[in-house]
Amino acid sequence: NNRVLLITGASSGIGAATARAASREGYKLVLAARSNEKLTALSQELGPENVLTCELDVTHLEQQQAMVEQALETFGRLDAIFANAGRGGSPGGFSSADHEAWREMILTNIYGVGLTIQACLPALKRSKGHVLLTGSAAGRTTIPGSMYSATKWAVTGIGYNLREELRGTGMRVTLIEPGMVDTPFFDEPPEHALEDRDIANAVVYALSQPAHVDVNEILIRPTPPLE
Ligand code: NJP
Repeated sequence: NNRVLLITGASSGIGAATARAASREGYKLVLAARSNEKLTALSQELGPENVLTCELDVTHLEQQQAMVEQALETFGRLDAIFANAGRGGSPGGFSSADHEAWREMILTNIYGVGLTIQACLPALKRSKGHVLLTGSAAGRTTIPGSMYSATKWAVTGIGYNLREELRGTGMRVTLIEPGMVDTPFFDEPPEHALEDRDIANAVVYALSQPAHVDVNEILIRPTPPLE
């Protein structure tokens, strides 16, 4: 496996677990997030010769374009991306949530995902590549007053509409839709949650399918607790 996978939000949680799982499968990795320190530590753990780290904020297109340029200089190709960077909002429903927290979340979860796709598409078209997105179980259901859920509905929409745009190109789009996962996303560890590696396994499964298999969506929820 000489393929190159780019992951945003790779500094912790689902993104970091996916980097570990893909590294075991022999992928070369481009790892992006704002925390350079965490990315460097992960690169040391995985073997820096097969990892390019990029300190960036996904809400800035030029930073993402620079990342792709660097990736092509380093590895010569890009085969798959996992647009995974995302954040929660603030407590409170539509009448009381902090609107600045909303702005940051909407920019990261929707605009940032769009920018990652836009920056990577030229390289992915050349490789007939694979786009994977972190949506959410919350992007298929309703949660009272949750703008976070609304941003993940938008990611679901991005996945569906991108697939149509790419129809006939040989490229594939996979929506990864986790339920609750125990990651630094939460201040307190949630009860009855999945582990980050459970989601990483789903990403590796989708990536490992032959070219004629387009895994559209994977919805993964924790098993309900015993009564
Ligand atoms: O959380 P966490 P998860 N620019 O906080 C990065 C979704 N999800 O792994 O920039 C660039 O450990 C941040 O890095 P840093 C969730 O919505 C989760 O759980 O260094 N990167 C970190 O690497 C999100 O889309 C659950 O702070 C930015 C990563 O994003 C994805 O899973 C359930 C950034 C966040 O990692 C990964 O979240 C679900 C920016 N502007 C969906 N802002 C769950 N945990 O239960 C953040 O359905 N990052």
